[in-house]
Amino acid sequence: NPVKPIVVCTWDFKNATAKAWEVLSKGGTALDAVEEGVRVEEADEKNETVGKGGRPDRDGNVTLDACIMDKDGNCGSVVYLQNIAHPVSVARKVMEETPHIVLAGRGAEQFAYEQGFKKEDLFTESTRKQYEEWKKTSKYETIINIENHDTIGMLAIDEKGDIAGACTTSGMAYKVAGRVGDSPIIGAGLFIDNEVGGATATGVGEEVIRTVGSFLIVELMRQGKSPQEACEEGVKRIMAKNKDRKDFQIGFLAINKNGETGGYCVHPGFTYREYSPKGHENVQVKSFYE
Ligand code: SD4
Repeated sequence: NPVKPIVVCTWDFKNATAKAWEVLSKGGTALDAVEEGVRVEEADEKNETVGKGGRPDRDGNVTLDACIMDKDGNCGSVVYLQNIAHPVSVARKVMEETPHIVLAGRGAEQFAYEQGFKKEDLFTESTRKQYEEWKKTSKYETIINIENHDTIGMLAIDEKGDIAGACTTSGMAYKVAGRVGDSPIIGAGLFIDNEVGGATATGVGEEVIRTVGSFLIVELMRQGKSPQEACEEGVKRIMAKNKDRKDFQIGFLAINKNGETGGYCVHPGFTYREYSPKGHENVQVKSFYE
């Protein structure tokens, strides 16, 4: 008996899963649920890794990455999008209103205005202040630790049993201008296959891109692994390329067609939220290092 509807997301974003659950429990689609769900974090100015209030690159540009994928394998993505608070919704428009999958930078922004999105200053008082502070030392760190995370990746199964996912982020704080992470890259930060399941990632995007992490996890599930086993294998692939390197975090989250879920990470600290008929829980995730 498959568990459904169900929604999971990276980290403890309980307002996001609650919003997605509201959509799913009324019979809404997984696609609407994940879009509505991650929009909660995009709008939350206190989340400094997503949407409005996201931290800028090292030149002071707030640039957002997001993608969305549906049960039919349709997908849309925006990278290096500026001045628009809801990149996931622009990604959905790319999916539904254009023959393309990825729009970047100024073209993506122009497309967003044509679709009726409004221009917004994405800085907040807090992120502007932090950026001014950061400029004093301009220390460039690609380390995603406890202070440099909070990307939301969300996976849902609706009452019909169909799966969809979305992922949205401002990326790595103080990144090199132009840098794009894994989050908007189909197969890296997110992948959905309605026959099998879905996966999403958070952490140092470069590592996730070079192992095509989310696609790998879905394919491992296709071969019979549970979501938990598949996430563990995904992290192990990354660690095999990073022997003795302990200075970065990755968290993977996966769901299969039966509504079973799993997660795994490099360092302790990654959790995921799950909302299903069984309740609304914050799930602790095991890690490669203790
Ligand atoms: C990135 N994976 O841009 C994202 C960052 C992240 O929580 O997950 N932050 O590489």
